[in-house]
Amino acid sequence: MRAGQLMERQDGAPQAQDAQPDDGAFAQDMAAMLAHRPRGISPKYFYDAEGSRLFDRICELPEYYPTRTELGILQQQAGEIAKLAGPRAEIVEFGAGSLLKVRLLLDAFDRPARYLPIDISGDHLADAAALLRRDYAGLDVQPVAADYTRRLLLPAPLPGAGQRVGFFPGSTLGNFTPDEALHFLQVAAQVLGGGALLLGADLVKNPAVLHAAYNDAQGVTAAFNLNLLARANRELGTDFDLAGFAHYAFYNAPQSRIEMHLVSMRRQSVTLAGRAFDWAEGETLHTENSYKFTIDGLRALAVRAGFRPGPVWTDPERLFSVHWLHAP
Ligand code: AVJ
Repeated sequence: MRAGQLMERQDGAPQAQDAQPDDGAFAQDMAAMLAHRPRGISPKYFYDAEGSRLFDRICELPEYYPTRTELGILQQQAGEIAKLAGPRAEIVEFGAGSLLKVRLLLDAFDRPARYLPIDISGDHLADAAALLRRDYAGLDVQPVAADYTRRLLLPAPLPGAGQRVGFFPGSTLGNFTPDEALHFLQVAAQVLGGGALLLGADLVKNPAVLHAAYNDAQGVTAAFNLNLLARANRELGTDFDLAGFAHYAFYNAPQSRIEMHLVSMRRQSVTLAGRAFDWAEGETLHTENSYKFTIDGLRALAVRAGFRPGPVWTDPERLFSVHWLHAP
């Protein structure tokens, strides 16, 4: 879809860049995962309705500090962030995640002109858009249904709008490999030209704290990880036995990342579209990387992508960081 087409739609329905950005991709990527060794798949497939519910529960866990820490930083710094954004800003959110976070910005900003959430799930977008339209009368809400890791076309700025402020909270950047993170930031720098990116990044810290955050006592993270197999059973007709796989998450310190895996507890076989795929005892499916950053490392990466780093905020324990990055 061309940018011109995007701009013609004003009814507020999520505007798909592809008819169904994610259609068939899960099936294809599952098939590819099963055929390759070692096995791995993108963490973006965690987030069906059940996975999104489980992730919301993760964010409430006592061990999972990132969400509440980032919210605290945003709350604390909302005034300064609003000053940097200036009047009539357009907020472009990469992944329409927690409305709570963007509401913080919308409440603090000076007459924000437009909110452009970009997400692969059109349903999720439409719900979020309806809620925000109800609560912010003067706000133009224009959801864009797209996979922002693939390509990105945005509507032209509104006449009279201020800066374009990208918003990428939650340390979702940590799901990318370093190369992918650089590429994402390059694309963001391009679409935010003249504006800025407000970026949340989880920080390296005592590995025991990291380990606990991904191995919670209630087993919600385990359920979130295993839901990937449950989702495949629901949507693709696979026959994964969830009891045959164990959640395994650990901090890989040399690579500064949490790795999540599903480990096959025995020799077993799984069927997809009439084909059987064998699992050895102990074989793993790598489901997620969650990179942790240093403040200097993140700023250096941003510079390589073409940003000029501005202020950075953190919490007293230096668990999490929020960065203001000027797009050239
Ligand atoms: C949404 C990618 C930031 O990596 O901490 C939480 C996802 N995985 N617990 C993270 C997640 C397991 C989360 N991100």
